[in-house]
Amino acid sequence: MQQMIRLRCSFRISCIAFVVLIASPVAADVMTFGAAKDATLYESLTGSLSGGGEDGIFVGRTDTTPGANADQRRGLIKFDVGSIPNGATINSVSLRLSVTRAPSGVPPTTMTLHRLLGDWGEGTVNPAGQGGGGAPAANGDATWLHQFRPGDLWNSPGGDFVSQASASASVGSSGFATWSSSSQLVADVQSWLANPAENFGWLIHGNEAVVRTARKFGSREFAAPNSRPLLTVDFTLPPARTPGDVNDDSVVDAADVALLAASFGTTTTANNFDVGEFSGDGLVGLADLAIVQRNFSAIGLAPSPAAVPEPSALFLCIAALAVIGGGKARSLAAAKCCTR
Ligand SMILES: [Ca+2]
Ligand SMILES: [Ca+2]
Ligand SMILES: [Ca+2]
Repeated sequence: MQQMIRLRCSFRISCIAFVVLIASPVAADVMTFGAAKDATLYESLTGSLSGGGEDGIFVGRTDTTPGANADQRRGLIKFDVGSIPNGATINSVSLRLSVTRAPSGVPPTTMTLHRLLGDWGEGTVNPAGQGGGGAPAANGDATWLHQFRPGDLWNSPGGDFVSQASASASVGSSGFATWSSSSQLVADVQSWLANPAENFGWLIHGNEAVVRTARKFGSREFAAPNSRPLLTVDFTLPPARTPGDVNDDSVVDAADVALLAASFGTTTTANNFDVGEFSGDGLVGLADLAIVQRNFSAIGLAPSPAAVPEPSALFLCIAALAVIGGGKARSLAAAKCCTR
């Protein structure tokens, strides 16, 4: 008995003394996304034009007479970012579009991204020729007046969006236009991860005060993949949860042993770390305790292998700790299981 008590005390001291911080490496990653949908809002007082199925997104002001109420173009674009792992912290976001057509001899123009406040229909309308004027809209399409024609109207003609720009880019007459990362672009994507139902994408807004600022960008329907929209997201994953860390505080210590003891002998779903199931067999048992023990030793702070207690002694330790933690009944049940 004396020996048992000594052993129990010895390992209990170990449990308390070897409070170990498991410093999992932080993983950074980059993912790229093609557009999930994109379209153009063609200015039209009757909301009769669309072009979501064409190979371009038109943004800016054309060279028609200002005031004709037909010369403004705004782009709509959305990316599904739901494949970014849960819990990721977004570090940077950038959008690249390819300029596939521009008025000749015009200077670069500034275009801005604005987070959209309502959903919209892309549709499949594909105007003939090079586009730029839209074509008769079909039901379900977004238009200058509609989120989804014919019933769903924007609150404001030309789309509902956050007035403050999330990002800004100088757009030339050819090549790529890049909206570099900004704190607001990052915030937009981070918010979409948390609330996917509120991801309506961005509205691309040009300089509508000046004629001939319009550009045509390659849409997701563009033939050459390299000229389609591309969103690049850099993010950091949370540290991987260490097997043995029942309470998910990045420390494998006596608290985890006590929690494991509290559910010792119970069945649960495989790899339910929250109750101490690490071995994947759906049972909280000695295999899991061994994993806890291994993580103590993994960083070289545990006793030498010869001094590692046998499972029965280990259990005495966790049972004692569980009693301290209030898990007496469960621990007694586990004791039976353990000593069978
Ligand atoms: Ca499209
Ligand atoms: Ca822990
Ligand atoms: Ca197990």
